[in-house]
Amino acid sequence: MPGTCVVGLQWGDEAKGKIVDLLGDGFDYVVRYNGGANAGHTVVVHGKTFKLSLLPTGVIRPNVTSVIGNGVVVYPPKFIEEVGTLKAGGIDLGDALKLSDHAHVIFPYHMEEERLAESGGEGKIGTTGRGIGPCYQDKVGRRFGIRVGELLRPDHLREKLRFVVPFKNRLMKVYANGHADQLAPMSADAIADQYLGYADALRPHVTDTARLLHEAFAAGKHVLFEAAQGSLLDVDHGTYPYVTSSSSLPSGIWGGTGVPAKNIQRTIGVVKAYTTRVGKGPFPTELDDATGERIRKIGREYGTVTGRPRRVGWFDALSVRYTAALAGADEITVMLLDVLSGLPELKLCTAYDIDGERTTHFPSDAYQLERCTPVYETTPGWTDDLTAARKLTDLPAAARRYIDRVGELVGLPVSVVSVGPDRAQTILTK
Ligand code: 2SA
Ligand code: MG
Repeated sequence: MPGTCVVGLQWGDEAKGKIVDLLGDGFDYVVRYNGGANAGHTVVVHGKTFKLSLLPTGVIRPNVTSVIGNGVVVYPPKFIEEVGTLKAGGIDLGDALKLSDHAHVIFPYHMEEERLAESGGEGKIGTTGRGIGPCYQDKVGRRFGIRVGELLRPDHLREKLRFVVPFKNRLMKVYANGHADQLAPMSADAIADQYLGYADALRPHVTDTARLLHEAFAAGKHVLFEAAQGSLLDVDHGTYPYVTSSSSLPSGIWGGTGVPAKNIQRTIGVVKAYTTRVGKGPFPTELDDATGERIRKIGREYGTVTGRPRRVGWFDALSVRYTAALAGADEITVMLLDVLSGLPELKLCTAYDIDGERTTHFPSDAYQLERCTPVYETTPGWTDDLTAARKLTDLPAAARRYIDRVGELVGLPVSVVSVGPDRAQTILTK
């Protein structure tokens, strides 16, 4: 299996990191292709906990080369901080971390732009505030985007910032619209000085990662692609405009790394046994009640990056069938099943009612989705604690039925069931 992708099929935080961890040492490369420091993953190595948001989760594996592809947007202080934290924890990445020279760079004005845009009520998306959207805007807009490779050319960088920053200062004024919370104008030279300092730390890692990966595949190496965010946050196929600004589906791999789709032989779709979402946007199966609160508490459903309480709801088979098809998932892994223990009954969403009609197709258009009412199938719950289960037969019959039904509704085999955060708390179904 030279090329494998691990992708979340909901709105993110499906515990993809645990699946990457379970895949073990079978990979030579782990690659991120989208997003930036808006992803949040917690990894535990030898009892030490590391919280990463920009580096791939697989970075902690020995003998693995980690790659940040061109599709990622990079905030250099975060890159330097995470490399430093790992080093302090005994993991020296050195030459094993590669950063694409084509990846775009996040600057302070991106964050400020986002802060101002998100502070008004209208048009608010509920973003993570990491400058992701404005950086991708500049990338696609072409005039103001600055890539990692440009950080390494001091005169060019300074000149470019002298062109970009005055424009951004004018833009901030428009966004702030006379409000007092507007910052003092930014200085191009100050930003250039600051970023040239970062450039020295980045330089040893910067390379043509597309070529690196082409050579890896040619040499028969095993490459793992880690999607960030979830498929329903994909800029094209997600619940637009309540999405992130990148292609989080595996379709982002080709553009975000330069590795053609034919190299991906296995796609593992990760889902929670229920659904969560952070930020704004329609969420038909959302639970605004004590059951939702209970799942949030037991599942510790709070944003890893921002600490925001995640919105919680029942498993939505329509949306997962939709994203599984788009992702080309070969199998699904069902995470956090243990969190559902103790609920008298569970619901699975099998259809929506919209404008008096029933549909089993997911309308990803946010305006249609807002009008959808979920149609549920109710299944009995279980009271047993599942965290010690290690095989399917250790599960109570109701939990087994639930998993079977999830697989059936999605139309894919369930290869893994997770019953706790530890590596051992895992059921391999085959
Ligand atoms: P952005 O910042 O522009 O990407 O935000 C746009 C939308 O994408 C959502 N988003 C996320 N959803 C779930 N998890 C994410 N990562 C963090 C985590 C989030 C956190 O692991 O918990 O800590 O809050 C993530 N990143 C982006 C975001 O909520 C917006 O709806
Ligand atoms: Mg997360």
